[in-house]
Amino acid sequence: MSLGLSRKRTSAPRVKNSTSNSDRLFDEAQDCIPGGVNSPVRSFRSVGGTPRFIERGFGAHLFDVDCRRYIDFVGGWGAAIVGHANPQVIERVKSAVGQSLSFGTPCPQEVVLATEMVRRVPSIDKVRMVNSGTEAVMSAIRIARAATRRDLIIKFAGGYHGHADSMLVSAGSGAATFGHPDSPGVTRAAAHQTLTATYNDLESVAALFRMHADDIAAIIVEPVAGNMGVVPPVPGFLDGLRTLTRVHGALLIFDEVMTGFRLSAGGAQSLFDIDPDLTTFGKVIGGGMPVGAYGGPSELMDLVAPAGPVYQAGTLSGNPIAMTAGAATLELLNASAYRQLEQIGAHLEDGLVRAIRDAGVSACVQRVGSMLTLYFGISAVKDGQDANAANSAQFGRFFHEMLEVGVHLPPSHHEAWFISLAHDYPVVDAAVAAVQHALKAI
Ligand code: KE4
Repeated sequence: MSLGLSRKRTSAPRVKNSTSNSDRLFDEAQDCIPGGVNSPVRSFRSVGGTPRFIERGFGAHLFDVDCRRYIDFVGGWGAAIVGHANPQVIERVKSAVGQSLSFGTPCPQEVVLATEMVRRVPSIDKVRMVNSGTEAVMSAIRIARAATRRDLIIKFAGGYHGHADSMLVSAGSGAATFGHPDSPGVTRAAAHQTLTATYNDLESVAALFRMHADDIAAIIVEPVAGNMGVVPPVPGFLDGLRTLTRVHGALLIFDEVMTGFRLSAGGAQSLFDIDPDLTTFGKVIGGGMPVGAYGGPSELMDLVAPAGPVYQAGTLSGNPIAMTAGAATLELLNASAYRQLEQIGAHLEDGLVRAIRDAGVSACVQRVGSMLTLYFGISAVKDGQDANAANSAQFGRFFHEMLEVGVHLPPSHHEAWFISLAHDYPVVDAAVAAVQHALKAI
């Protein structure tokens, strides 16, 4: 049966008269990788232009294949919290790779990282390593459904939890109706098991429980949203979710893939003093290597095979090199490191607010710790609808002005800018000067 797929090579518009190595590589990449990238947001489609192919990072900087240097706020999407090529992390990884790359057996490094994660996060007794945040979220949802014997999951519009079918769902027509697939290939059946509420709006969640109380297995939430840009929880929102789930016998899953061990030594849950039932992790715990994890109390985690009947597995889960990088990264994230991240984050925020004010531009900055977003055309963002109302076209122009003067922002308005321990005051002041220039030019 023909799927009507064209056999001829099709790809995005060719880069004509390519003048840079990034142009050439992007042109070649589009012949053998969908869209020329291995993850969509990197393609610059939301801001236009050619993605820069990066070949080296050091500290707060990236270096592309045309020897251009950038102050980096992509930060490996949060993983590079101690700076690129941190000497202590690299040293530990170098000695680990000499012992081989993967055994497919238990290894001591898994125990080191798991022990440190459990020590830091009071709500988890046990943690299972996987290879991405998506896997962590898929597995946490499976546990929640097994533990409650219920099927429905609540997520929030604008929340992103990886690309598992059940998470690629947008709100149904009415607030309390079932979800619609957000991507071809996601079945209606999968989407129907995911309900969508409004972030920072407890009533939208209560309404779903009134409609579906006995069928809701869990709520999954980013305790600080980072995938609609940075949106902090309003006072009482997270507490309210904790109460609603307890009252209705559902579980509360904190997706801390982005916030875990970034916002404090125990992540966002420690910052806001809330104990979720399950937590997902990623990014920081791999220090740039592919690692995800999920954790919770023994009564839930002992449901996971081989301790219990909930199946989950992975060839490279607990990979010794990735575990080494993650453990070495966490070792550097001590109390003074978090104080430093907060101080530098505040300094950058102050600089951005001043630059916006001096330029007379309609924009706002939202920050929690070492992650922030500058939104154009709006004065505050509290949920996905607000985030969608921001002026992304203006952000696209701003993005390229910044890129041209050597600052690489995340290539989307709805992402967080990440600060690392390598972002010192001179680096931040240089970035603010670039913002002042860019705001004049857009
Ligand atoms: P991964 O499967 O990409 O490791 O993690 C998925 C995920 C889950 N939960 C949260 C809160 C996340 O932020 C993510 C992934 N974050 C995006 C950046 N916003 C990854 C970048 C990308 O998709 O290329």
